[in-house]
Amino acid sequence: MAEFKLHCFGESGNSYRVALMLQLCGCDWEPVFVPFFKGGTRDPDWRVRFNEMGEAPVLEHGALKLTQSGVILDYLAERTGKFGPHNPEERREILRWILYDNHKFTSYYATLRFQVGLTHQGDPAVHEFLRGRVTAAWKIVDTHLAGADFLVGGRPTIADLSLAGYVYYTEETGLDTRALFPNIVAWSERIKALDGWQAPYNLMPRD
Ligand SMILES: N[C@@H](CCC(=O)N[C@@H](CS)C(=O)NCC(=O)O)C(=O)O
Repeated sequence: MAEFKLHCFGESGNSYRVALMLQLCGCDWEPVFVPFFKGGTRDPDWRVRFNEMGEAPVLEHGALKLTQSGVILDYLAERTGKFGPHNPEERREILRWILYDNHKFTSYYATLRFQVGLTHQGDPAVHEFLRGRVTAAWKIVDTHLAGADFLVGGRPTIADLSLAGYVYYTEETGLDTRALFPNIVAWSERIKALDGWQAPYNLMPRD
């Protein structure tokens, strides 16, 4: 049995950032498929056993169960000594970007992709609203990356892995992110060049 078990599914960028961290760190890990599109995370029993918040990913490490990808990345950085902060200022900077990611950079994009690219549902006016929110949030990251190879400290950290959660998926969203955000594209290529990088659907099983 692998040392780490990651409850996840292929379409989940929130899970991918943790899978990528495990992979880049050379951890002994295995994915445990969560049947999200069949209501897996809404199952009351699953919530009691794995995550009261009803979300993937969940990382199992021995008796420990961790949820929230930012917390999991922080735990793995501490355990492995990789992709973490070198000092208190960097720790705060990493936390700042992870919070921005969870609140804006990922959350609007993931919602837009879910409705337009995966489930083909929702109100076109809502999609347009989400495109506006994605564009504003991604522009801020693109501007930051115009002057930096990585988000914090000039080297890849868990802040980069967090924001990289959704940048390799290609499902339709009605936004040409490759054309709009060239610095994000260049940064995503730098992450892709890291030893051990793998695409989301190669790391995690999908429906
Ligand atoms: N902030 C959370 C977000 C996790 C999340 O939203 N996961 C999605 C799958 S990609 C989920 O399980 N959503 C269930 C729901 O919203 O009901 C994290 O970073 O772990």
